Amino acid sequence: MPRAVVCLPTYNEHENLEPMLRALGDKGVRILVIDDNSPDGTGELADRLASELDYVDVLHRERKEGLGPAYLAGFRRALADGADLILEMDCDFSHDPADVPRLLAAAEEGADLVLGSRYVKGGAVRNWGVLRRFVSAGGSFYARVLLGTQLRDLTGGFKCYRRRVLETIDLDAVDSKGYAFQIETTYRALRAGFSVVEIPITFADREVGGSKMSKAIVAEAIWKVPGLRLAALLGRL
Ligand SMILES: Nc1nc2c(ncn2[C@@H]2O[C@H](COP(=O)(O)OP(=O)(O)OP(=O)(O)O)[C@@H](O)[C@H]2O)c(=O)[nH]1
Ligand SMILES: [Mg+2]
Repeated sequence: MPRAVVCLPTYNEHENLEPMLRALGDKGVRILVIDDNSPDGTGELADRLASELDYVDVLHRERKEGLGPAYLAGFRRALADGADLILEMDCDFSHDPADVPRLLAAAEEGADLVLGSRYVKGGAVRNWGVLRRFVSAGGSFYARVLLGTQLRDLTGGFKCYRRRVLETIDLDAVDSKGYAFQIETTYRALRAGFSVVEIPITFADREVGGSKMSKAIVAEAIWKVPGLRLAALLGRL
């Protein structure tokens, strides 16, 4: 089985971290917790759990800079450690640990990048209000039209990359911080000619802890998408 590493970014996920690490324990993956010095002590808890659970590693970062930089640091570490498959996943149970084997299987069957998708047949969102549904579905629609792709869920963060994808796309050039990071990495993979496959997932709103979603994150995605298309048209991407 190829070595798979789940990159798990955390910021104030003290209540979710231990159940999440345990739920992933039988999935045959290593887990890299990427904590940005969470004030609630998530980083210290991660260290304690890593000394108990041999499939867990921890990457501590000095400060919160958004999801994008945290993932990039995680990807670099996972590549350096020799991972064949690198996954992204939220630590708030919005992404179901039970879906991890399906993402891995799709990559093993040949997809270069697998997206857990809420907006394909069989996918769903649970417990989100009308506004959140609108922002999320609208964001994916906006990105799909502007970027000219057929993909339905471009903002989701439950993904599995084959190593060669992350080795090929220019990680140093990726500068998105929030949802735009998901759009940008997928678009760069498409532009580089990699196959991207969506598999249905049910996304559930978090039950504990607070969301880090902000207006700035939405605004970044709105301006970043046309910028990506323009860069592609100018042959810079
Ligand atoms: N290391 C790190 N992790 C982060 C940062 N921002 C969010 N996270 C983590 O990334 C995952 C997704 O963040 P959420 O707070 O759920 O944000 P979201 O999924 O965009 O928003 P909701 O859908 O409202 O929950 C969670 O595991 C967070 O703890 C960050 O700046 N640094
Ligand atoms: Mg979330």
